[in-house]
Amino acid sequence: MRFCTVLYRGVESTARHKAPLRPLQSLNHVRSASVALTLTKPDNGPAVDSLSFSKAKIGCFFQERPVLKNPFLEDALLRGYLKRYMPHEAVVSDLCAFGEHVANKVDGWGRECEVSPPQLVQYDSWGRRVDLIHTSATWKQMKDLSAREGLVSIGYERHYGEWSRVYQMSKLFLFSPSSGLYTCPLAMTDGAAKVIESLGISWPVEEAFHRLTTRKPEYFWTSGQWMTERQGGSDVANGTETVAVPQTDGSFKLNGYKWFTSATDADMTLTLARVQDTTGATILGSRGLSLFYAEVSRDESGQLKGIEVQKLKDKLGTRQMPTAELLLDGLPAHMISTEGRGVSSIANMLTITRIHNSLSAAGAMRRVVQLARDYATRRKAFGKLLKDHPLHMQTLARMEVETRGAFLLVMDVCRLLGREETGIATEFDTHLLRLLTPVVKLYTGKQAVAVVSEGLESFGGQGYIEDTGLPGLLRDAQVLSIWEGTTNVLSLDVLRCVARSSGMVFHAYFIHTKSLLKNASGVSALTPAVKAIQCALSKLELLVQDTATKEPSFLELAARDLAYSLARIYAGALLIDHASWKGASPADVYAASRWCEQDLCPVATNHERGCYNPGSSHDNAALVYQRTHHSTN
Ligand code: UCC
Repeated sequence: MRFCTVLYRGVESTARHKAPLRPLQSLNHVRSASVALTLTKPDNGPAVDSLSFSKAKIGCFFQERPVLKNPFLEDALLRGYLKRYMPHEAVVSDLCAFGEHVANKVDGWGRECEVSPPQLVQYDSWGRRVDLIHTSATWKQMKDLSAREGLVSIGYERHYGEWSRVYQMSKLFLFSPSSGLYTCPLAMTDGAAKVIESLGISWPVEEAFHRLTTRKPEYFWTSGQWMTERQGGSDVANGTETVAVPQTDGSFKLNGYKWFTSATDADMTLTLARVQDTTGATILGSRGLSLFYAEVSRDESGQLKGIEVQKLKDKLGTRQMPTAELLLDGLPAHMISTEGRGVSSIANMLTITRIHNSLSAAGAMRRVVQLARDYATRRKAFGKLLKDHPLHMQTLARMEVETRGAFLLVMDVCRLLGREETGIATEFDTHLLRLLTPVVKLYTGKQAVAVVSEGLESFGGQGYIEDTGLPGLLRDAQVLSIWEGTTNVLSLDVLRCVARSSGMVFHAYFIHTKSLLKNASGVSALTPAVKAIQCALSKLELLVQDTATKEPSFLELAARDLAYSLARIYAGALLIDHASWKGASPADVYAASRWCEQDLCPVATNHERGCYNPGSSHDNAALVYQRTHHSTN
């Protein structure tokens, strides 16, 4: 097989012929703000000109592309949030410089990651197993950039105390939609560092921790999170078949099949397995699972030690990432949890990756809004620019409201995480963090798909054209509601944490949400929004009290609407709180008001409608499985 080398905008990339190589021009999906408008006719010109086709047979009108400007400078809410909570000059100038770099360079790399997806070579020319995953040059550049910019390390350096996570996540928020999905390995890297830190930074993971959290590109490692097996990614406790065979030196060898390993070019991984006893028996269920650390390395002949890459997954989106099916066949590993405490030990990783997921969701929404609003200043239809069509502006404003709600939800979870990690979290904070993590992940994942889809529509047919780079945003958004726990699995996780805390998570939620409204009394324009939140909170409190007398089936049917209600009410309260701050703008007040006009407590609404009544499960199944009546006559 032959390799070819292609030059993309001064970046050398090696890829197989099979890869869909595209010329530089196709990577110009959105134009960086610094690129001159030479390709575009500055004035759309009178209709008669474009009809005359005098200069070329294709006519002379070319629509201007949307321009990606510095995403930090363009984001009033992010800047307002930081001004309020961490007005550090160094942070602001770092984010500003990084935003410029993202717009002018990194976004193009991200696009190249998409058009030059990874390729797997399983065998060399002489038939030997090699399992090489070729990634694009820009995917590798993303790794170096991530280390240099401290995209993981900022969270562990903690130079800004409890606000370090907000700083780190603000940077990732700018990076995410341009990162070519490099945020996925970073999420798992961050999650692995968190797990190691919580279990103790000592042998055999001490070096790994330092590598995961370094700023030196040559020393930086990324981590995988290999949880999903053939029997499914949700029911980890029952679906995990991988076994850990004890070795005489205290280490283990892992044998099993991992069905979905994201970013398989990682340097190490954390994974679950069941320890085999001397008879080869294992303990079933959650109690039998332990957490293992394994390095991904090669032997002298170049073969992966204990791993065969079976295939790369063919996915709807996230194609930039080498996601694989892996056969673990004697993978050397070390147990790093107490035996049988695998799920609770990896839970810290789930918390971190779910927060990253939520951040990516908010970042995708923000990006599509930024592009759509820029495009609205360039695209004329029906005699005027899109921005001058009130209905179009109403649509963009609704997208903006959703984006703001998502952003504040995510940042508040980051705030709580920062408090927990610096030892200043109250018991309330800890409960809130546990409750809000699944809530925010499930809610923003769904919002992202809706907002990005709406965003594509705002470009008309161009939003559906692959080489504009826009469809990829939607494909990549779709995964956000699936991995790291689907909407329903996370809704059930909410019930789980309510039960395990004996309702304390709700107590913390109600008290904190009410406290977020306290500054709004001085802003009369916010009165209807505050009333709406108070009303929704009362309904929710009543319903929660009522559930004590209900069957478990009631709770399960209500779980999803409950999680949505928790998200909408909390986001509304955050928007109100932000709009009551002395530095708030009229747009902040408007956003809070619009958010609070929706049904903030759908669980109460649907309860009143009888949606969780005992007969509902039967009715739902009868509807879904209704068959056409076939006459026998
Ligand atoms: O791997 C995947 C793709 C990787 C891509 C990553 C990139 C993402 C970001 C990208 C940004 C661009 S997808 C893998 C998806 N799979 C999941 O997320 C798993 C979904 N299932 C669950 O979350 C389940 O609820 C399980 C597996 C956690 C349930 O297992 P169990 O064993 O039935 O759980 P238990 O018995 O309820 O809990 C066992 C222990 C308890 O602690 P102890 O024993 O001390 O009482 C729980 O409190 O684990 C604790 N625990 C938790 N703690 C369980 N869940 C949590 C939690 N969420 N937070 C804290």
